[in-house]
Formats: sequence, C-alpha cells, structure tokens
Amino acid sequence: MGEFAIRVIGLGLGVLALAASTSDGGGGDKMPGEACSGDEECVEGSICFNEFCVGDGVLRFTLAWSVDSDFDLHVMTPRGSHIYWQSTTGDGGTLDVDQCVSNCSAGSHVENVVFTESAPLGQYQYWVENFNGRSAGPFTVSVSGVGLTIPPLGETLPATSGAVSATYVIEYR
Ligand SMILES: [Ca+2]
Repeated sequence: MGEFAIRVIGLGLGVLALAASTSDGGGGDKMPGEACSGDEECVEGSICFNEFCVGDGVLRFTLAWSVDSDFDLHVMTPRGSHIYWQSTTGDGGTLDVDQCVSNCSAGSHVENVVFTESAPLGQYQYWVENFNGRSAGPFTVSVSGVGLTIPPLGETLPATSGAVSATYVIEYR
C-alpha cells in the first residue's frame, strides 16, 4: 500500500481567522447532504460540492465518487480520533455527509469530514474503503483548509468488499 506525504505550509493563526470570516457562504436552506447546484442554496457555513451541500470550515476532507457502491471516507486526526461512519465525531471534526449507506445509483456522491471551528495541528491520515464492493470505480478526496486547497487525489478501488485505498497523509500546521 502506497503512502505519501503532502506538506501543507503557510497555515497560520492569522490566516485561520481570515478564512473563518470568509467561508460563511451559503445562506440557503439546504442542509449538508441535500442536493444543490450552487453554494447559495446551502445553509450558512456550507458549500455546494459535486452537487451536494457539505459543511465547510477550517479543514475539510471531501470524498467524491460516481459508481453505485458504498465508498466510505475515513479520517484519522493527529490525536488518534478515527472519524468515519461508525464514529462520526472527534477532535472537532464531524462526518456530516455519508452517502450510499444502503443503496445508491450511479451519479454524483460525496462524503465529508469537516472541522468547523478548529482542527488539531499535526498529521492527518485519510483513506477510502469500498465498503460493500458492489462496483469498482475511481474516487477523489479534496482537502481544503484555511484558504489552501490540495488538488484532488484519488485512485480506483476494485469491486471488493472492504477494499481500501492508499493512506494519504497531510500535515496541518
Ligand atoms: Ca458511504
């Protein structure tokens, strides 16, 4: 299993405050997980990503995929909190959108772990599991934090229940 590090640099407290004041988009009435076609349709503090509202904050991990399969996003915080469908909160982070839990069709799907107010500094690991293995297909995970966005990274998971991706690592500092 491959593993690589992405060093996120230039994140400081001053920038944190700036981002917090500029990410209050939305203003609509659609909650995270509801379909959208633009940021303005989503409730304050959330954005429209890949056709669904997702919570936004100082740090956000957003999974996107399109095949009919229950892909799951996993995030491990620097303090060892494992945030995923069975444990949806930890260290200020929340899994606020979990799709294709029992069934879904081919189309846009997202899953989102967001740290709304603050996020512990240090290394975050994240990976994706094809939980039910119904279909093989590609995914991307976009990481966005404090005015900085890491280009979406991903790979293709096989149609195998429990198949997991590489573990991706970022340092948030
Ligand atoms: Ca899922």
